[in-house]
Amino acid sequence: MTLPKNFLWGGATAANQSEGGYNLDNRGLANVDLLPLGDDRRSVVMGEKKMFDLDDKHFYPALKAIDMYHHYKEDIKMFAEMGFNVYRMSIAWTRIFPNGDEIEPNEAGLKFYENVFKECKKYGIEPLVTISHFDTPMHLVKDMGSWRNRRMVDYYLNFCKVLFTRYKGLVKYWLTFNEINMIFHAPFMGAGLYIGDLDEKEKKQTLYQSAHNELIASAKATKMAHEIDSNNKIGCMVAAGKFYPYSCDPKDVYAATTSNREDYFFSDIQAGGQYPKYVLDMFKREKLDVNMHEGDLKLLADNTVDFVSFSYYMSRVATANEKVAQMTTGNIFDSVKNPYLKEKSEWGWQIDPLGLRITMIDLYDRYHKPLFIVENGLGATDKPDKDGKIYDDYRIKYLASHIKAMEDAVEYDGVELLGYTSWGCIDLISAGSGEMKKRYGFIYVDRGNHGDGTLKRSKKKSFNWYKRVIATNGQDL
Ligand code: BGP
Repeated sequence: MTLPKNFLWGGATAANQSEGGYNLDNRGLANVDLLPLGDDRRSVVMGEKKMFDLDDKHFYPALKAIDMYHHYKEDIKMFAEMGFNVYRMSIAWTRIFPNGDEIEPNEAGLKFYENVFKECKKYGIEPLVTISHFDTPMHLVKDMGSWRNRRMVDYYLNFCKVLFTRYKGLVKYWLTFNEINMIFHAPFMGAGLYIGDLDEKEKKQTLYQSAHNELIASAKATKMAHEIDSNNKIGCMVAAGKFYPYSCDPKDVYAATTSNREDYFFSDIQAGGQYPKYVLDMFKREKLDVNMHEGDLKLLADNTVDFVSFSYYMSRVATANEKVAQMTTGNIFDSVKNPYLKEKSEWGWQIDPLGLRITMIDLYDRYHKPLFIVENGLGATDKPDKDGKIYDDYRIKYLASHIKAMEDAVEYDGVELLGYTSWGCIDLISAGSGEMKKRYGFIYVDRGNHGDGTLKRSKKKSFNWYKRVIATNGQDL
């Protein structure tokens, strides 16, 4: 048997992409509610266009999503039928603290997640909870500019304290921030930062200051989680995908080396406990005024995470010679096209299962901490046949090849791995495009791009395939 008996198999969702019910039971508005469908989305996601209030001109997919707020029992039942023993989900911050700065939490929100966790436990499913999956209360965005302000650390910790205390005994796996490195690539979606009115130097300073504040919040949350319950296991979460050099020209190799290094900035601190010297040097050299408190570096060094979680959709390529390179799309950030990879998703993301194995080796050798693959999957337009069935063999092929690569990393490369949760185990709205037609699930949801549809859930072909994979602990792919 390649994988350990207690291997965690499951799927992943995020509150803003699945729950809907944006204004129910006192919930407040978050940055992720304000990402519109259509042409404006990318510039809002990037923090270049300011959209701080809902308007009638745009459609906002997160407001309704797939209404998991009312369907969670049915959905968790289907996850259990597939054999999940873990379910990764996130808590909408604004259900617990609608504005982010209240003293008392919102009981209706706390109760909702308590019910969700109890439903999971009923089936022996372990919740894996992302504390902030891109969401920041809009009130804090407007009031203090979100994560550029150090006061955010206190509000976040207040939120964490309520979660760790209330859900003690129900939840033990926590991720502090989803894809924390998205701060740099998608500032508004990732961290509620509007940077459209800043010059280049101010932008860089704001991004690093926000990163520092989130890193401090993450380390303090890790400390607090361990103090409240020594059974808690805390993970960092990064958007991963190794950068390959475009060629063996040392200049390309250097470009790939620095790209990987930059990509590991967050996990080097969260898992390695070390603020990279090249970053501290750069602050000085470029006279960036990144405010750190006395004791910050020690706090970061003393409170590293228990495991390293990451998303993997594709590898990436770096070159020093931009003229030779064709570009391709990827998860938020575009990349140089890899001429050796023949297949890609409908959205242009190049498919590279071996890249997952390579990324795993890299992360494991760097931190020597157990890994957890918490996102992986294929976004595709699923077309129901005349009987309404979806034969998603393309998805099965993608997942099978990645699971095989993951197993090889465990069996032959000595990588320690806690579990695997495929992204969007039930169809949900896409973070990048806001579209519903970009689907990842084993479960089809009758929901259109504009919030239309019956919301009926049905099994795709991949549903029974994944059930078999789990039942055989990954042997029958
Ligand atoms: C990651 C996010 C997810 C998810 C996924 C797929 O960056 O953590 O929230 O959506 O990417 O991306 P997309 O939805 O754009 O296809």
